[in-house]
Amino acid sequence: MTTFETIAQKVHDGLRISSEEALFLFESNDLLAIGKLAAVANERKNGRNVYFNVNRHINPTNICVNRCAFCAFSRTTGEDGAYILALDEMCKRAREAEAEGATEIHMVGGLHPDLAFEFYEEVLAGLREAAPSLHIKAFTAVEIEYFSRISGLNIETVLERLKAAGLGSMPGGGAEILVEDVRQKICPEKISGSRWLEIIRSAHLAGLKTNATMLYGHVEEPADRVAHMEMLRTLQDETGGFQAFIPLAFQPENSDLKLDIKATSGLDDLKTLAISRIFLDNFHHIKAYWIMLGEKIAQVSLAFGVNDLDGTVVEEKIGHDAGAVTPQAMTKEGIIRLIKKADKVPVERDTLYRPLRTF
Ligand code: V47
Ligand code: SF4
Repeated sequence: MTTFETIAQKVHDGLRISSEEALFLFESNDLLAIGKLAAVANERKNGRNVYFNVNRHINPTNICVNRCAFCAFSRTTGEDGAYILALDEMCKRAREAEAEGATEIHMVGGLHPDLAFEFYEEVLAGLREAAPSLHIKAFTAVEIEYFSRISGLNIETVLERLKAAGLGSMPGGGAEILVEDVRQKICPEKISGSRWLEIIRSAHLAGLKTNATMLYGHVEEPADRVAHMEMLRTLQDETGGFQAFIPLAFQPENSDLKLDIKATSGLDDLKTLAISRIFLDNFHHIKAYWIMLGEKIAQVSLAFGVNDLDGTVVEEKIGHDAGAVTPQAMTKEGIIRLIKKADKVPVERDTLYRPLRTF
């Protein structure tokens, strides 16, 4: 029989917990006990270190053929607010970021109906030339699959060409909830969960590290969250290519998910982060994305198993179009202060988690 004590014993012994046990934790409201277990699991991997990086977001276009129900960022061509950034503008932002001490460009965008695959190669090459020291982490598995469709090239060739043009790694977006019937409700046009996993597997095999996200707090049940994490854990056993797991709290404003969905509670946010730390024993990093969580919950999460804070960001659009009330950027000093006040050690890292400086 599953009890909290049997789960706690496993965590203390460094053993893997089962999906049933993760579900048991989701059904418990003993947040402090779950948080304490997550802290044990985290300290074993990361000690008191909390990683952050200095990055800049670029979203080349918000025009997207998918129009997922939860997404307030996307537009249709010609609609109010639809845009495509010119390459010059993107390069200007990259140069500014480099001059301000950034080490990473985080770039994701909509699936544009008319841009050719070569456009994205040019963007990568342009950014690399404009700001050669920046690592380019770009394109979700959903974008990679779209590039393959519009170019007629297979996934492996798309990945090789993007790497050759300057792609350094991939973010974890587009995963949402990998369970199919949830996807049918929130993003029916998007590639299936199994296709998302296949593309990520190909990226890992091509030597690209990726992250994995989970969009929670909409129509999914706790069992869907556990099933999502189980699929990620299985793939990670096979490839080892995931760096961080990032739960994304659903921001309900301005989207077409026309249900009476309220923003997630702080309790759910902390529980989800903590359970992910306990369950995903083969992921080194659990990242709190303060843009969606708010700075205070992100700070408190450092006592609940989280060891990574994203990031300085600058000009975040996806969460803010959906009503996020956080600022659109945080200074490096602000992040360092936030981590120190949580009695942890701030470590600035590069995209591949190499420590650059400890504060
Ligand atoms: O896939 C869209 C999510 C993702 C909403 O890998 C929303 O380091 C909440 O993946 N409320 C894109 N979330 C962002 C992303 C990401 C962010 C930060 C770091 C990393 C990383 C990746 O944003 C999408 C979708 O899951 N999203 N709309 C919304 N209303
Ligand atoms: Fe397009 Fe991505 Fe928004 Fe879905 S989440 S509509 S794929 S930009």
